[in-house]
Amino acid sequence: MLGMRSVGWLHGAVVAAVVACAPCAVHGDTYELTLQGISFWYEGQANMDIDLTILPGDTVRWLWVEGYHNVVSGFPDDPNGGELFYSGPPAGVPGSTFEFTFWDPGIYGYHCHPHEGIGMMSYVTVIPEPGTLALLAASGLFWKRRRRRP
Ligand SMILES: [Cu+2]
Repeated sequence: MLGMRSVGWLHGAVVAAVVACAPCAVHGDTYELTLQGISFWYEGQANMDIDLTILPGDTVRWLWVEGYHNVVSGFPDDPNGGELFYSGPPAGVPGSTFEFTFWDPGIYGYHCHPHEGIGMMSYVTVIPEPGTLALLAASGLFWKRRRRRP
């Protein structure tokens, strides 16, 4: 078991880790998908088979290669579809792009209006920074133990 002294030390270490990690808190990587045929494509995977996991601050860019498409946030049945991002009415100009930067962890579905009925949809998973996970776990431990004190 951890005594209060070691928990205090742990908390200090967490604070130090946060300070040390400050410059690495924002990512800026860009992941490019293509719109081709009746699918979103990424690294040989299409639509719901795409496994794209990114970090807060990373950007997803959709590149029109072929076909008549758009990019609409949310899955097709989402009443708030298109509220987070929307590339505009369907278009088919090869080489045009649309991009969105994700800041909050979560699972973000998106789809194409003309082809939503035939499965042109996918999602992006945004995970917290690894340092943030450690921070949350350690803070939880710290506060839980503190609350037990009379
Ligand atoms: Cu489409």
